[in-house]
Amino acid sequence: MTLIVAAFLAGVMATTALSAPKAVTLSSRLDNLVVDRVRGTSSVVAGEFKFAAAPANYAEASISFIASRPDLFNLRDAGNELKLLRQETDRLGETHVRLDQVYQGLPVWGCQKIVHFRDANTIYMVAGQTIPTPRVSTTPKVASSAAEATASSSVKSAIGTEPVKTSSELMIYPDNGTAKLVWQVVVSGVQSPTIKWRVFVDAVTGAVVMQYNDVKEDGPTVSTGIGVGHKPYTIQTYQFGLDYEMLDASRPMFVPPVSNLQGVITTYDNRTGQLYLDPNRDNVFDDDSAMQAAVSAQAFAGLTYQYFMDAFGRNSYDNLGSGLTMTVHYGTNLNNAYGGGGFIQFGDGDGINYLPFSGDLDVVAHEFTHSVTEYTANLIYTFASGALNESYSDFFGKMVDSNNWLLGDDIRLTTPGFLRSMQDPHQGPNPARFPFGYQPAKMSEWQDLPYSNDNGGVHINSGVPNKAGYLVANVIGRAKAAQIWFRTLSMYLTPDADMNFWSSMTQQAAKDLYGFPSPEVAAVVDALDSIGFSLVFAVPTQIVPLSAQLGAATDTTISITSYRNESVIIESVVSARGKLNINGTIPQSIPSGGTATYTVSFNGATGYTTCDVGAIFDTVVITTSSAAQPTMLIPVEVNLG
Ligand SMILES: [Ca+2]
Ligand SMILES: [Ca+2]
Ligand SMILES: [Ca+2]
Ligand SMILES: [Zn+2]
Repeated sequence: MTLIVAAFLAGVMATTALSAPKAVTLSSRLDNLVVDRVRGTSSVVAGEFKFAAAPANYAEASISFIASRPDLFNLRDAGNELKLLRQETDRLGETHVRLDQVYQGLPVWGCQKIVHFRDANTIYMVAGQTIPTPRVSTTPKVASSAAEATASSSVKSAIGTEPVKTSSELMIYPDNGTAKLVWQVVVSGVQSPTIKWRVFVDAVTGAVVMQYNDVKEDGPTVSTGIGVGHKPYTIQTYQFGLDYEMLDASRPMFVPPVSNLQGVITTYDNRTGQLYLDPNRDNVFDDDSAMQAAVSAQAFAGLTYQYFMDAFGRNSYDNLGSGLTMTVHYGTNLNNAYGGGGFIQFGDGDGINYLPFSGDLDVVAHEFTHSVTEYTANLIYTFASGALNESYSDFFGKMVDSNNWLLGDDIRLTTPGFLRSMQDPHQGPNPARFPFGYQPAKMSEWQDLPYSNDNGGVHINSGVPNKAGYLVANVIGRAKAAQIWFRTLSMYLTPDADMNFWSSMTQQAAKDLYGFPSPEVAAVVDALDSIGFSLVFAVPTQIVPLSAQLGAATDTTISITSYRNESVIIESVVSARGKLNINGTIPQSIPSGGTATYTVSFNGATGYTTCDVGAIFDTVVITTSSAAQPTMLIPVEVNLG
């Protein structure tokens, strides 16, 4: 409720004993006075209050002006009851000094005065809702722990779930004009921007004075910002009331309401544990240099999500639309990033060798891919399977950040300017690590390392499959290579996959997608051959079915197509169990790209007995003249009637 000056003078001044105003201004003209009758003091004092000279310190000038007029502002000791929060000068050259009301060092909840300077010499308004100097003891009778318990159960009964974090602060609460000593307890969920209740517990009686959820839902919006390396980005954010927060609810995975945090990409500040928000609320995330790590993370995670969606129709790392939670400023000057389980923590880098790790798209995509792997092959993070795990992260890192084959090239400051090279794994920060270079690039360079060394060399031996990925993409392009790699990872590999299994499954995925023979499979076989899986034929992992009745064989054929630019002599084709008849030319020379065909039939007379009725697996063993691939096994399924 507000009244004009006449009522104010009659209603408030008449009941308040005041000392005579000190004149800190040279001249004054009062144009408007609005009184907050509930609080018993002015909320607006407007006019013209001129100083003899421009104040050296606007905050001090503001406070001394207010102190000089207790008749207007009802503060007995303004110098100790007002504290500078912020001073800003706008484009008109006007300066605005925002002061928090305090009492004996305690905040007075929600009470501020803003002193507005038209020019350096002139205050044109003092506005803001404060209360007269409180007349309360600042010694609580209720312990903070008791207040927190009260607040927690109060919020729990309001929202139905158990909140997890509380913090409390002693303050003055203006309860309908009556100053009360309270504990303000903030009750929140774990890193949840949508549960942030403020509960005011009377510090004398222990009663809840007031509580509310301090979250305002507005909607997804688009912000701009400056990322690592001072590069500008557009980022997807969310507007909560006046706040712009690093919460991307724009992706197909998002499921409203936003309060459920389902299918959102968020970036938190490890130093505060809070969601990153724009401190000055202008929707431009350029407020300080520490913010750059968050801007890059938010921008790059969005691009990575979109890559997996566009390339594979995969809805987030788990294909269930689960959100991604990122934290920047992790650790202290940490030269690392950690990913998995839908979380990514980015170190800031030491500023000497590395920029903040979120500053490179391939690093962000690498960490995101660790979560993809977790929800697909779930490759165990040790030894060969761990090296494959690392390699898939590198591979998709360079699918998303596709301008070269270097990992970490946008954050590594010192020589060689990157972390790893898929094109040439021998290159790297320490090229003398092994006689051949930084990372192995083929199976003959594979390092059998103990777990104590990089989980068994997961960041070391990853160079071998990395090289294969590069070689394949170099022939058939990144897009097709990515389809093969993703199919292998998501459909075929199992947690303890080793390199041989990976080699077979990669060929299988290529055959599934592009047929055989095909340039795509040839590229895969070539690449596998060049890293040390010496192959003449693409390994036929399909089972050749052979239907048979006891004593009445039904023939089937096996076709063997030679890959590789040389002719190969097939020296023998035999049944591993000796129970299949094989007819065809032996030995037989087949040229590159040529095919040899053998007829396989069931031999009841010398083979299976009635005890074997059912599906039986046998193997046809093919022996060749090639030293690269001397034998090849083709599984045969014998269906006995
Ligand atoms: Ca801003
Ligand atoms: Ca790049
Ligand atoms: Ca990069
Ligand atoms: Zn990794």
